[in-house]
Amino acid sequence: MTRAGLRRTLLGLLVATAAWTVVSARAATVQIVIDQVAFQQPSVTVRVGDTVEWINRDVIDHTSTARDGGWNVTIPAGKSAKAVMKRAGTFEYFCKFHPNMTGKVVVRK
Ligand SMILES: [Cu+2]
Repeated sequence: MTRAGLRRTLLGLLVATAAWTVVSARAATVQIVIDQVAFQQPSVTVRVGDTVEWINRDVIDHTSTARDGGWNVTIPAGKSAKAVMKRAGTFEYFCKFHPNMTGKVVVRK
């Protein structure tokens, strides 16, 4: 490879790495642990496009059900489930099986 060719290749790698960094910085995943029939983080703040992942450490199933119908996922015992936050706002959610389990996701632009 010529010196100019090598320089082009290195520059290409640099640009690709920078682009990847921007994309990965933009969309994050925020985890909420469920333990002892409770959402352990009562409130989380994310950005539009971020993913919220609920991790169920209990031996019974739960759901994360948005009061406005924005998402509804079942989180089986010992498993996890995700929902992408598509709109800005404050969204309260609960578990359909245990309605006293509640939480809140604040989604910023
Ligand atoms: Cu539940």
